[in-house]
Amino acid sequence: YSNPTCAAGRHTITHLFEWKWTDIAQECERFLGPKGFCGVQISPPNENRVVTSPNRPWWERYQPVSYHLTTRSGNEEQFRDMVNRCNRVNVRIYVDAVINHMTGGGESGRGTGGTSFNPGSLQFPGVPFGPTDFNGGGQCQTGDGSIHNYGSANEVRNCRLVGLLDLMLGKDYVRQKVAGYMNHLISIGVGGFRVDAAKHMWPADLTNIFGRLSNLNTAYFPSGTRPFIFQEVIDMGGEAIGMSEYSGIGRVTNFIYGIKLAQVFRNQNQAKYLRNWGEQWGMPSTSDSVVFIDNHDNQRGHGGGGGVLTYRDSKRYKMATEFMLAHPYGFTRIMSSFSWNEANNWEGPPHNGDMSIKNVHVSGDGSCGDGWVCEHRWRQITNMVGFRNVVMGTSLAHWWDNGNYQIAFSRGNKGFIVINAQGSDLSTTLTTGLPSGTYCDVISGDYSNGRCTGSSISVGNDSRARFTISGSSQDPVIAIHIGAKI
Ligand code: QV4
Ligand code: CA
Repeated sequence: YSNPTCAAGRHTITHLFEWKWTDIAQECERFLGPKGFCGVQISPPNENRVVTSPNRPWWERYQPVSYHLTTRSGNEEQFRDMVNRCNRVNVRIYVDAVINHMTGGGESGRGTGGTSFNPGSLQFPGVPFGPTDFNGGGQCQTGDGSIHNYGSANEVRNCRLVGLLDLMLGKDYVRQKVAGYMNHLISIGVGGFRVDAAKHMWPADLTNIFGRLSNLNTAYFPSGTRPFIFQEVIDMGGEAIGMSEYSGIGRVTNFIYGIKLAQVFRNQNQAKYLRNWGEQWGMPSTSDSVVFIDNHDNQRGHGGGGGVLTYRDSKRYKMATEFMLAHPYGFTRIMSSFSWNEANNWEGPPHNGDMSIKNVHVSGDGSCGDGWVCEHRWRQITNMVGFRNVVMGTSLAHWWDNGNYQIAFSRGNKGFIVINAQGSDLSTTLTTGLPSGTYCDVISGDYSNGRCTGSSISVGNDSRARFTISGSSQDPVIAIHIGAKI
């Protein structure tokens, strides 16, 4: 399940957090397809609890009520249209699968699709799940049924994550319902799943459930293709459960990655040490890893939060993202956020007066408005997604550093990046590994049809080139590749 199932030549996904299906379909056609993105991680598509206190927080989507495909992002018809239109332009849809639990708390109510539920009596008629489908006192020994001690593997997996009713995934009926939900999505044409709260499920239960999944829809994928699965396991070390228990099943989310890179680009750890970035920093194998600078939780202090770079610190964020996309390690994901008031980390997406999610408005210059940040559209980031596609398969070579915060490296003979994280000027001649010629710096500008709107770099017959990056630049990076030769 570790193969991302991207269309040929595409290697990065973006998480369009809380976007509506109609907007994602358009974004695939007008932007993600043409710019070479592999796919989109979408917010959970299944019916969730309507939380009104606070008013419609983003996290209500992690409180399932049923597996009907009706949420604030859209209904099943819109979901199907999105999957079809995105696949038609070679962009895959990856579903955030919330399968560890259903909503908790005492009060009964109705979900985003109108389905009733009653957590007090453990009744979810929309699936249906009933009292015998959840872990209880027999499986979880904490007094209130919730997780308190992350040092106990049994507690983390059999008790309730923040009070959310914990599904008994060892039971055949529950496995069948969960696999049924995932197979419904596969039949529609999704490419795979981000598995929410994987750490809270037994590896053997996940193996069993994934074993029940169908091959991907042959309308879009070669026959016999298994779904791509990446499991959310927050492992910073020091807990009972680690990534290695899951990396044999599918990929795992690598949370160390963004924390360590934030330290480098905040000038707390010299960039020269990135020379051996990857497994040697205590991270899982590259082929088991999904990497990112921030995610929807840790950008706002949830799930392993704190210390990561986000769009708010845009200069450093771009630099870290550029490094990530240039470096061979891991399968890359770009966070695409909505802005929120930092004091209210529960705030949901931009919405209209009736609390429906706002359309994503794109201006003439390609930037988003109305509270949608669209990091994936930032020129430096988009162009490095293209860089990664061009250099894929080559290894890191021609490493250079100044012994401090200025670094450079090539990807084989296909691409070269120079990063000045030092705050003082860089001016030096480096061996790029690239064939001679004039290249477009895809950080300072865009390349199209032989023309470059940014600065250009000439590489001599000896493969050397002169690089100058001011210490006070807002974009202290130069990146060139053979797909952008002038
Ligand atoms: C409250 C009390 C509890 C009480 C409970 C029930 O705090 O003590 O037991 O009521 O009465 C929200 C609220 C939380 C509330 C809970 C249940 O924030 O206060 O509990 O709902 O009503 C997201 C948010 C959570 C949110 C949850 C459900 O981050 O705050 O909880 O959605 O709406 C660990 C895990 C990791 C997890 C991470 C956040 O190992 O797996 O925490 N990350 C994933 C998702 C994340 C999501 C969940 C898991 C849950 O990425 O977004 O949590 O599906 O590190
Ligand atoms: Ca569990």
